[in-house]
Amino acid sequence: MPNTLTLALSKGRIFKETLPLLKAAGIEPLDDPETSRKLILATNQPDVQLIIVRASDVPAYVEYGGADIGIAGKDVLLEHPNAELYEPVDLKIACCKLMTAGRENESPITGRIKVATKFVESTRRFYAQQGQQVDIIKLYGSMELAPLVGLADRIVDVVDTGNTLRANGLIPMDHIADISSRLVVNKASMKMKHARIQTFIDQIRSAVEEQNND
Ligand code: PRT
Ligand code: MG
Repeated sequence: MPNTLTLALSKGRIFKETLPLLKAAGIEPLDDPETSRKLILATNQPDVQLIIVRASDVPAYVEYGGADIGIAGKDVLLEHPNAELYEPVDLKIACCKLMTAGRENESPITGRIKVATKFVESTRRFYAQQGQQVDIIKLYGSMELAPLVGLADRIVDVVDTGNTLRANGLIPMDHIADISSRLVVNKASMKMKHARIQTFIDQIRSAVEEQNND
């Protein structure tokens, strides 16, 4: 839509940690996605709306123009290395690490390592850099289970406190990447709505700086 800004983000941790940044940019949603079933949230600014999508769907919404702007974890963006997107701001929120993990007491691995993950692209790239041949098994969640039932030798997942790994008898092994959420922008929107989007980017950028200064 020509005169509105549509911002795509996921509910949960990204929404919660984005709220203060939006507030600093003068944007406050009129509904709470945790309690509302609405997928389009109006805000106090008549020309700004939020759409609530799966975290892994944010790049598609923004690349293909379903949203002008999006907020997505770097882990998700790394899975779309060829996406036509601008990535102007590191929001420094929802921070974690992309890591390999395996069983604390594992028996020696024979043959090719089997790696279960939803991060197929990052996993392929990491093991290729290591010069290690692996079989990658794509999963959509609960990766921690895979080594426990013999589906895989390793997992690649994002780790924050490490509690989930520990609770399942797994230990973090290789550090693949530091992850934080990024602001992404549709390329056509950046041209067509340049002034509006540039103002938004500037406001968010100063909000991030302020948040990381204290
Ligand atoms: O639910 P859906 O499949 O749509 O996506 P999602 O589960 O990836 O969404 P969400 O909202 O859980 O995560 C959104 C983004 O937050 C991710 O893309 C990451 O960039 C970032 N983030 C930061 C995390 C975590 N920290 C995190 N700890 N995403 C997921 N986790 C999970 C992790 O997968 C594991 O199950 O939390 C567990 C580990 O946490 P610890 O503290 O036990 O180590
Ligand atoms: Mg989730």
